[in-house]
Amino acid sequence: MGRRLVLAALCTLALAAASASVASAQTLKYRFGPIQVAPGQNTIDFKPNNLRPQVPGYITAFRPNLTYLNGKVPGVDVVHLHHGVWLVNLLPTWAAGEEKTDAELPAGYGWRYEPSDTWVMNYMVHNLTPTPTQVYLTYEIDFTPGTDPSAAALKTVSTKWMDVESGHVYPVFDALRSASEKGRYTYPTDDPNAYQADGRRLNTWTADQDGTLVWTAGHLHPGGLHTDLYLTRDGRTTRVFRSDAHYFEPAGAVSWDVAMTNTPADWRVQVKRGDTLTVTGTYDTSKASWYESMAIMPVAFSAGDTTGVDPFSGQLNTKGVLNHGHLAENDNHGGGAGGLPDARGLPGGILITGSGKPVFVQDFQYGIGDLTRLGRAGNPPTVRQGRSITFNNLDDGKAIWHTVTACKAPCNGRTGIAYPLANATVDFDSGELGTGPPGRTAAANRLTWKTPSNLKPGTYTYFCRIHPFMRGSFRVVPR
Ligand SMILES: [Cu+2]
Repeated sequence: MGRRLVLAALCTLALAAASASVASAQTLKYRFGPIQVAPGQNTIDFKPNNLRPQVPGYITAFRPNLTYLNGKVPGVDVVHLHHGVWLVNLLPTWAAGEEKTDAELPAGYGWRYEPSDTWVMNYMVHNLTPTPTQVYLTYEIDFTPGTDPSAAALKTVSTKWMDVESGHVYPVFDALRSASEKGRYTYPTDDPNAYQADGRRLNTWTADQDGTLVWTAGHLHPGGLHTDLYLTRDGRTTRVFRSDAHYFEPAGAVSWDVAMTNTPADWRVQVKRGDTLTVTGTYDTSKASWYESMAIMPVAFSAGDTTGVDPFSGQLNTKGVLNHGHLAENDNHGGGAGGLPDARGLPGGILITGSGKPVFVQDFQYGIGDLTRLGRAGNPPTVRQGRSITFNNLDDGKAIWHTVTACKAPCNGRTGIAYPLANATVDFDSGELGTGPPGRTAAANRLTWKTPSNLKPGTYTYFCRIHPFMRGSFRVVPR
C-alpha cells in the first residue's frame, strides 16, 4: 500500500515536470445513472451527485452527453436530454440541452472546485416513445488539480446564469406564429406582457463588482435562431455576443439537428460594477409555432479580472465559433409516407354534442379520432360549428402527459426530429395535460382542454408534442 502511494506520487511528479509550462488538465469521465426512463417520461428530477473530482482544483472544460447503458447515443427522436443542469452549491453552473454544447474556457481560466461543494443533478429526460429504457447522463471534465504547478496561474470564473426566465425551474415561453408578422419573434422584446406575473424583468443581471466575461454560448429549442447578450452602462447599451443556431437540418430551423456558436478564444468583455447584462432569444416563427421554448446564455465571469475590452470603445472579437458538427443521433428527420390515413378523406365519426363525453387520451392513443385506430373510432369525431370537443388525459396517473397540438393536414407522415410540426393553418395547443409539482413541471396542472369554439368547418389534424407519433383528427361541421 505504502509503496503504491510512493509510486503514484512519483508518477505525479514526473507528469508535473513534463508539463510544467502548459496547463496540464486531466480529462475525467463520469456517468450519472443509470436513470430509469418510464414510458413517455417528461419529468424534471433533482438528485444528489457525487460523481466529481476528489481533490480541489479547477474545471476548465465540461462536455455533456446522454447514452444508453451500452454507451450508444440514443436517437434524439427516441429519447433525449431535454435539459441537464449541474447545480454547484445550489447555483446552476453547467448545462446541457439536446444541442449538446461543450463548454471550453479560454486558456488561463477555470471554475474553482472544492470537494466540499454540494453538487445536485437537475435533469429532464424526455422519452418520446411508450417504451421504457435506461440511460446515463455522461460528462467529461477537464480538470487541473490545485497542486498542479499550472493551477496557480488560473483565474477563477463563476457562471452567471443569463436566462429570459431566470429563477423558474421550468423557464419557458411560447413563440407563436400569430405573435409576429415578420416570422421572427424575440423574447421578451416582442411580448408586451412578459414578466407581468413576475413583477420584475428576469432576463437581466447587474454586476456587483468589476470583472471580465470570458465565455458564453446560447441554449435554444428547435425553431431558435439566436440568443443575444447585451451590456448596458450609463444608459448606453451594446451587444457583446450573439450565439447563432447553425442548423444541419435540411428543413431549416425546425429540429434539434443544430449546433450553437460560442465565443472565440480571445473574447474578453470588461464589466464594471453597476453594468447590466441582458439576454434575449429569437425564434423563427415562419414555419411553425414553438411552445415551451427556452433562451438561456450561461456566461463565465471572472471577478476582479481587469483584462477585458471596453465593449463601447475597444475592439471586441464577437465572431462566433461553431461548437460542434452534425451529430449522427439527429439523422431521423421524419416526414416520409407513414401509412396513416388522410383524415380529410375519412367519413365523419361520432357526433360530439355540447354535453357529450370527452375524448379520452389513454395508453398513448386519442380515444376517438386517433389516426392509428380502425373503423368508426378512427374517423374524425364531428362537432357543430360553435361548439367544442373536450380532451381528457387518463394517463396522468402514470405521469404521462399529452398535448393536442394542431399540425398541418394530413399530418400522417413518419415521425422524426423535424416532423410533425405545430404548423397547421389554424394554431391550437392544449398544453401538457397532466399534473406535477407546482413550479417544477412541464405539466399544465389540468387534465382537460377544450378545442376552440370559433373554428370554421373543416377537418383538423393534431399531434402530441411529447409523443409525436400520436396523431389524431376531428371535424367541425356547419351548424
Ligand atoms: Cu402524448
